[in-house]
Amino acid sequence: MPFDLANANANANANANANANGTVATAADVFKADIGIADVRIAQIGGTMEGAGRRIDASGRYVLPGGIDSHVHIAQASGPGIVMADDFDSATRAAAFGGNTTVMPFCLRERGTSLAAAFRDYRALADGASHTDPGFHLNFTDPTPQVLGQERPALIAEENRLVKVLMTYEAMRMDDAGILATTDVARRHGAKVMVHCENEDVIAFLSERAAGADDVAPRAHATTRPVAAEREATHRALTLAEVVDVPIVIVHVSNGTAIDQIARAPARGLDITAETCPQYLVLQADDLSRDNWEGAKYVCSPPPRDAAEQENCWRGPRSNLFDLFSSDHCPFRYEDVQGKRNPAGLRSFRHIRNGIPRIETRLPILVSEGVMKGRIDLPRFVALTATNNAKTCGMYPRKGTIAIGPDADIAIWNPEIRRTIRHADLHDAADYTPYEGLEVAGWPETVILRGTPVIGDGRLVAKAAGREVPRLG
Ligand code: DUC
Ligand code: ZN
Ligand code: ZN
Repeated sequence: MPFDLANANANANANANANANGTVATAADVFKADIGIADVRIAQIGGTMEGAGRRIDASGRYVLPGGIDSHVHIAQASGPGIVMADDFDSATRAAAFGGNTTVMPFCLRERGTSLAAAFRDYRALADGASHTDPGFHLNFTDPTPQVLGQERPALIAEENRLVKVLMTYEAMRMDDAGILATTDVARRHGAKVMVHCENEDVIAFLSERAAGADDVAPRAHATTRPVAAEREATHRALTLAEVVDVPIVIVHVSNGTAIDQIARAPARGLDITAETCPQYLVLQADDLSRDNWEGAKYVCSPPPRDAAEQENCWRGPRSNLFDLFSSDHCPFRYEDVQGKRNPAGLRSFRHIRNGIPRIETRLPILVSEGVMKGRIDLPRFVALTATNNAKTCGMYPRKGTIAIGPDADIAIWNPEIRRTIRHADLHDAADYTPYEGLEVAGWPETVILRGTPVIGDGRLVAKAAGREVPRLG
């Protein structure tokens, strides 16, 4: 029996499809069933697909909820002269090719400027340009009483956003007082707080020391951002969240001692969600030592660690310690005066653009390294890459699952595809991938956004039709 998408509704429009014979997975189950889509929603699971229109054969395929990448940076205004490689068109196109149907970037603005105005402008960039549905987070950098008393609470309340705070990056970091004040505002408005945990004073101290010793090559980015700086900041963020009594999301966890802090937190009553990303499972700090300044291609924060920490990081996805697996896509071109090889960045690691492209490769890497290698099963994959992301970000059950009623956001994966990752085959606007040469098993062939195929047989088949996802709670 072929797997099709089926029109299960006589009134359905031309998008209506039918499919059969795929292996469907949700965060709870794996089962064989046909799925019927009426208009933009899943209307039927199993049974006869009466009046089915278009059919998609999914024999031998995995039929999964479209991926939700709940942590990406796209066209983010990160500082003077800093230009990200991707706009919404290229980033979301690459995301769709990688099996995603929703991406969630951050709206970040310089301290002292209006976040509400920036948010309107930023949203406009996505409008009409997105191949997946976008949803937005707010990044708070200036916790002054004036700011926290007026505009930002209104934004949290009206937009129902997650609020991100950074403990690192000199121009954006918050000290403990700022984190307490911000998280308290978040708590009062029922918002969760997302925290980037690294101790900026440790990093500044070690960076000065490295620069003084003329240790300026890309590898110094990793040695000046040690595990200890992340562990301490993770502990502190958890402590502050405990004091304020606010739900906390710890992003991009890179090592075992930070995981130990996270593992202890629920016993203290914390509502904690933790995330890791592909770079901590397949890259290493040694990659930053590559010749000819190529190590710059791997500069991201926290930095990739070593083989032992890679193994430690699998503890999170394998157990229920982590809920989220996101990309932290933050693309800069390598051969570009505004990118990784900007003039100052060629003189010192301190000026290398921080971040790597990874939006299209997130899901294939976890399918291959996780599911195909038997480290996690398909439901756990779905939970980490779609269902939990939707729940954490207030989009569930409209997004992130296969059930009757939710948006028909579906990715059909061929587990038989073997690919060697090459940037030439990817769709972002960077000029490299940090995963060049990595062999993976499994790749999405068809991606359906709200009932309409966006990727079909590995090709883009629709215009950019992404629509901002409203938050439900
Ligand atoms: N780390 C971040 O915290 N932000 C963007 C890029 C990165 O690698
Ligand atoms: Zn971060
Ligand atoms: Zn990030």
